[in-house]
Amino acid sequence: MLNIVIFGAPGSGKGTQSQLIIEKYGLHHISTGEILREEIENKTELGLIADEYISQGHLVPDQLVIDMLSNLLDKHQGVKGFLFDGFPRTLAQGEALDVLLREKGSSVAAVLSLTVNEEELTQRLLKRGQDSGRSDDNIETIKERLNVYRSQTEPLKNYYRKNGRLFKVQGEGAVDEIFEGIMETLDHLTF
Ligand code: B4P
Repeated sequence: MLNIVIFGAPGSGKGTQSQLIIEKYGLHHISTGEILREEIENKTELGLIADEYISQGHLVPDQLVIDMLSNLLDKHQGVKGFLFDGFPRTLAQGEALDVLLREKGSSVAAVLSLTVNEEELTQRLLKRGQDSGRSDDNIETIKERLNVYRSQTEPLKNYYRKNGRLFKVQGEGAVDEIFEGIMETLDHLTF
């Protein structure tokens, strides 16, 4: 199995690049943000809880997201590999992902870390907010999401850097150019 994590701040282009990656590499896309938004839309028990956190720019509690992910991995056995988009977002989630994949005799092969400056991130999310209707794409919530990213998610880079799994990718510029950088990284890796 080829398992890739796409990592970056809110608005760094994770969802955008994920579409191109799954098409080229035939991976199964798991976007925890997308799944949580569906749960909210369907007003499920998980959705009602998630909504309280997401609309404030906070992370949904680890155990809820980890259980959700564990169920998804069981449901999609036999795929060529997974592209994890928006997961892990905390050290606890990163450690849990390693355990869950190890149980399946697999591991995370590479973490693609998209780098984009904060001014650009804010502008992208505000622009999306104009027509997305997302409760978290407004200036106050964006600021909080960036704070949460810096304090809870960014430290994960060290976790992956230590065992050589972190690969930095330029996240500024045109979507196609960014994807070229991703392909260059993935095609030079030996799995
Ligand atoms: P996500 O859905 O993961 O949202 P995101 O971080 O904003 O990234 P997204 O993928 O949507 O945006 P992208 O960068 O592609 O999470 C939403 C929320 O759910 C989180 O804040 C959290 O509360 C909760 N959540 C999710 N996973 C969780 C977890 N594991 N644990 C706990 N809580 C969790 O794109 C942004 C915009 O930029 C788009 O409009 C796009 O068109 C544009 N864009 C992309 N690339 C561009 C480029 N190169 N140039 C210009 N614009 C570009």
